[in-house]
Amino acid sequence: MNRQTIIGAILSVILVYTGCDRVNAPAPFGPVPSENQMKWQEMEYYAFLHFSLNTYTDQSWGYGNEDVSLFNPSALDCRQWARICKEAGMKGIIITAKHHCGFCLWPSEFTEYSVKNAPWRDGKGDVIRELADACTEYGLKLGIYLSPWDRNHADYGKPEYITYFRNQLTELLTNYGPIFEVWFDGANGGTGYYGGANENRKIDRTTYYDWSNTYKIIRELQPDIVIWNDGGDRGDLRWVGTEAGLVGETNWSLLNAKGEVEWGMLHFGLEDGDSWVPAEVNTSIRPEWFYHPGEDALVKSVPKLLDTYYNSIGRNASLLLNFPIMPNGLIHENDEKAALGLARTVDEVFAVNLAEDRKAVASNVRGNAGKFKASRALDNDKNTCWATDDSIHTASLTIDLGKPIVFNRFLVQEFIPLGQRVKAFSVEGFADGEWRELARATTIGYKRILCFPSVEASKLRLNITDSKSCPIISNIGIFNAPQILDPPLVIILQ
Ligand code: FUL
Repeated sequence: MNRQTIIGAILSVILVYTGCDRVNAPAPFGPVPSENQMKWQEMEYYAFLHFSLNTYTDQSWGYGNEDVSLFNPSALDCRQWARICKEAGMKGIIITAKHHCGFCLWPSEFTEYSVKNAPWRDGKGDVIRELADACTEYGLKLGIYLSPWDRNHADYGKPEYITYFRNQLTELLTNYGPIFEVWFDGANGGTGYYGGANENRKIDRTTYYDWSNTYKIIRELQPDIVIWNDGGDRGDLRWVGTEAGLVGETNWSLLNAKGEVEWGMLHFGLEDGDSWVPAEVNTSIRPEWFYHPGEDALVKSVPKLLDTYYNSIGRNASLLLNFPIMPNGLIHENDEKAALGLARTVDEVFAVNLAEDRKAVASNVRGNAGKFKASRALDNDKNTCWATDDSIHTASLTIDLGKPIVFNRFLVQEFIPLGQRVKAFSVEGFADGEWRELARATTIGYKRILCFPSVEASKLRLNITDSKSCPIISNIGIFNAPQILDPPLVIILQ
């Protein structure tokens, strides 16, 4: 043997022993997210803004005949909106460029029913332009809500309207820089002004909009966009079947590309769905979407919002939280206080990850490879994972906290670029020589957060009790939410 052969032999013994780079990552299992869906998922939290002529008429849905001259906000300041969203920890803003009443917040060249005929800024204003600029300044992404239903337009219900709708989309997706999400509401057809016809117009939501061709235009103009659609063809994201601020405890990021969608599929996803269609929880910080002065005292409390946070972001969904804009063009101070209160609270809860860089062992490590060992889930790097051998569908990972520590929150993330796998898991704490179950849940997905009463334990064990394929866990966190956010109860495990 020459020297190189001997060194090579030694290295391969080391590699086999540590299992290093020779062990491949698991193959993807089932549908996986697109790059755009992945980027969107990582945003987690962003704002909805509802602002239109309804803001001036105290309505939820405009009929389409409201006078454009009503639109005259005295203090409109998109920088205030962006500042609040940024301070609230949000990553983007989706605005109602056009709600069902048809009024456009930008000076569309295809209709007279827009800001260009309003007294605001002498008809020279463009809310979308000002918001796009404010988003750039504050490092936020911009999204567009464009209502497919238009109660103002004379052609609504006829083929000509589809051309109009696409022209508007083209304006919005061409003139305002990158758009991260486009939102197509499911409310479609009914009574309206329709250019003076004042009638009831019904459309077939499955065929009228010819979504597949509209999607082609969208993706060509904005290749990085995600499409939310509750009106017909499946988009990239799904509604969760409620506006109350929660998704199912079981939440698969899967649906079938074709076929009827029942409520349960929206709320829980579809375990065996053939497409990746993750959940977005949309809810308002007040009871309604548009501003109504009567709701100033009904802004959701911080505990209520925190609940929403756990029931959306903590359940493998994103959170789209709405601020109604006031007639003067600003977000109300009560809404600001509540949103910033939530941000402060979330920061406090997740300030210190008690699991970070702790010692961890797993019941199985893929190929005994260092690159898939248990501690890869605790290294604060979303691209490294604990993974098991292909044949393993139940496994556990034990974290040694070094000494008894009080905690009450558990966070876990799957490496979803290779699919969503885990069907059931539990969390146990160890104290005084005994393991006790702290919580039990079903799916994990991109992110799962479990809340339980405070416990004092020296070890924590994650048990994957059922998985579609070998589990791949990219991140684990253990946190101790301040007592004020939890009943002041410490269970000493003994
Ligand atoms: C609903 C709409 O009809 C509401 O007005 C609001 O825009 C909400 C986000 O979606 O379906």
